[in-house]
Amino acid sequence: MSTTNQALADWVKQVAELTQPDQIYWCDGSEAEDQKFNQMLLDDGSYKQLNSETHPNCYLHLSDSQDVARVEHLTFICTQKEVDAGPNNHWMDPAAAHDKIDALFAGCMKGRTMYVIPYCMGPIDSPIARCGVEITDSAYVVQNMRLMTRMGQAALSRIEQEGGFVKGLHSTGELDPNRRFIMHFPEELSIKSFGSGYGGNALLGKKCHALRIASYQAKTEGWLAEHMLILGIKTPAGKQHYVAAAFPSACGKTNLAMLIPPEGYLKDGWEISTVGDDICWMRPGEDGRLWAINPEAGFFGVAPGTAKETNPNALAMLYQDTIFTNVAETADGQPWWEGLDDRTPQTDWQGRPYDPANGPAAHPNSRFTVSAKRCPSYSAESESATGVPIDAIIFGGRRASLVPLVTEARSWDHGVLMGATVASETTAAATGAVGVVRRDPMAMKPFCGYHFGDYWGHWVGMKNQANKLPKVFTVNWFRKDEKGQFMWPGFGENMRVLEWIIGRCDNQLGANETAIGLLPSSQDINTKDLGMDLSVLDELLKVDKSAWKDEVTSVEGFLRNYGSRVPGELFRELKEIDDQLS
Ligand code: SAT
Ligand code: MN
Repeated sequence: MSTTNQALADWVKQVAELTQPDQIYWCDGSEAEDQKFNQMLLDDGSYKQLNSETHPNCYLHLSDSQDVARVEHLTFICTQKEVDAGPNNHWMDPAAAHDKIDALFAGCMKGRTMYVIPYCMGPIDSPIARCGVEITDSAYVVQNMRLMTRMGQAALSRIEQEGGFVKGLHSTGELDPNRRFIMHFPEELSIKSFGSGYGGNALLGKKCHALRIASYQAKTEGWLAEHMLILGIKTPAGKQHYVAAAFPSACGKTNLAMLIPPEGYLKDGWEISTVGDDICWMRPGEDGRLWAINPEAGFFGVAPGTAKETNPNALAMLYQDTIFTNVAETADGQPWWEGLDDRTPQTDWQGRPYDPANGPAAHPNSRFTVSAKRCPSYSAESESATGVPIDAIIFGGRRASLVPLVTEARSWDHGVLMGATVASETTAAATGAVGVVRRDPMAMKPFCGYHFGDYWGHWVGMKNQANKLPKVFTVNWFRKDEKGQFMWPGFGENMRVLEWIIGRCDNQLGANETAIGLLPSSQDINTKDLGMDLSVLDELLKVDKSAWKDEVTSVEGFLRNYGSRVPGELFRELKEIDDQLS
């Protein structure tokens, strides 16, 4: 295979001169190719075949024990001007960055095959979709990209028609954490990643392209590339809604994306469908609404905690055609992780005989990679070229106190402020102080490819590009009482909050104006069969004015950290809250 796109042909040649592979292989995305690669990975020991009766076509990959997660301290945004990367990113001068990483790439593919993966983020025929090409020396990366993107011949044809594409160069190198860099060149629409085989560092279509590079592209082109799930909600009357929601890690994003409503809702005819669980690209349509696609074609999810009780839809998709990375294995060759069930595994994520003294059997960041089409709640609309119209944007955080169960923004600008300042409290699960508030704007702290001040300015400016923008909400499923018990049941019961949100979008449900935004009263929330004391719900919907005064002070300090690029609208909205609290 070769290409009629001269820029692509030249780049592949240039990379081959630098990295000196034995062979160059162009991925076509065919079924036959898939089988060939699986066999190759089995033969070289990168894959272990799992029990083919219980888990047909499922494979276990155990990574290097030092290469199990994203590495934010080794991730750089390389813009010409340092200030453009913002205080939210590590910056390196582009020329210096190229020199540094090219020295690592020099000759690194000797004796290996260089794979060229043309891919499309989003449905091949969607105008919202964007293409890229990843060059890698890892067949494991090829197989993950096959599940996570639309890759191969179809993507190459689109690149040949369109011309432009994002360039991603990757090598696993020697997996030496001291020779590892993930570098982004937004102004060149290119990525260079060396020394890691882990998803977020190596599957360049995902966080590197679809968030860091795309967020920059989106700013220049007038759209939004966000770290959001997309969920479809159909009412019993048959009205279809879509919401996009941003949550920092460990807030149940994949669970919400695949939510199963309480029994009563199902009986009444509510339907939930999953469009995406991680990334959302939104563009103003001619009707003034935001139209969204999930640029991904698969799920790269955390395995531990996935179970029949927490996320039956996710579990159901993992019995076939799945790559498992760093999970444990049972004696009969089935994948296993903490929280799955009460069996005891035979070997752990490092392939050792399981011994609880060594810690968890599955690595806490162990993953499954699976085609989205295997998810029982996957929406057919996910393949739509136009995308789906978004009715509501939801920002979530993990706050044990202060932040109500749900709040609606008064306006778009107020919604941007909510997103920009959404926070989580550190939990005992991580080392360091407990209960410290960490802000993670739009859940994009590790993923925004440019200065946060400019990013918020771009968000505020969307109101000039689309006149039917979604309503914006904040949610907090994680309030605790004095005894440290969660006050809200979460999981499927979150449907009750979604119902209120949808009702607000349709102007059918009530809200009270408060200093911090619009809140339901407990009567506005459907509590049928909830079995919860209404006084607890009242508590979850209260605004503690003096505590919010402190929050305003904290938010102001946070915004000031980003200097003069922060749009004035955010300070104006904050002052409005402050005035109303007084
Ligand atoms: O780090 S990954 O991008 O591989 C997974 C995630 O954080 O969503
Ligand atoms: Mn994510």
